Amino acid sequence: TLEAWYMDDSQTDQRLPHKRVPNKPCPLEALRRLGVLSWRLDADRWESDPKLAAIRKVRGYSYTEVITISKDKLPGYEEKIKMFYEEHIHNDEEIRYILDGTGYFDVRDLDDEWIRINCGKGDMIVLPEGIYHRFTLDERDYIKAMRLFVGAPIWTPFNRPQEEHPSRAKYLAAFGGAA
Ligand code: KMT
Ligand code: NI
Repeated sequence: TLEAWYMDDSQTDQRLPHKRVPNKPCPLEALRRLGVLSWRLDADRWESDPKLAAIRKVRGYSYTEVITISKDKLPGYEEKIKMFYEEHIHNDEEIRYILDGTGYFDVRDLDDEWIRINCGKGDMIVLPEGIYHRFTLDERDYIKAMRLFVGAPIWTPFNRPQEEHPSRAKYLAAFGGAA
């Protein structure tokens, strides 16, 4: 299953774990309260996995594609790596299923602290519409992921600040925790 922790505030290499000393773990339950969903699936059977099929059906994930992020495999690698790590939101969920390799999804909590989520083969993760987040490879420099979407995919990132963006308002209404 996923491991998550609150990040330190050092500005060194984004590919390092950036755990605090001592480590401050973030339980899955806390991620769930922020609207982040996750499953553990069998990535060796993704083409015929009834669990994946059920998630796709229930949540309407009609579209899939596979992206490989590595220096050799991804055209425009350097530029995309930079773009993925800019803090941003989307108009829709960000749904990723890791088929191979590893990487970090970072999400902001309600106190604006970064939580780093360590994803590896078999992890499926959904970031809710409007949550501030970013992505980086780790030191292994390789991930292969299925990107899913409801309908025709739009991957457009809206970089922070987006306080007036309807998706941000929607996120805060759903998960902002105001009494
Ligand atoms: C994104 O939108 O951040 C990406 O597709 C890269 C992460 S996929 C492992
Ligand atoms: Ni994103």
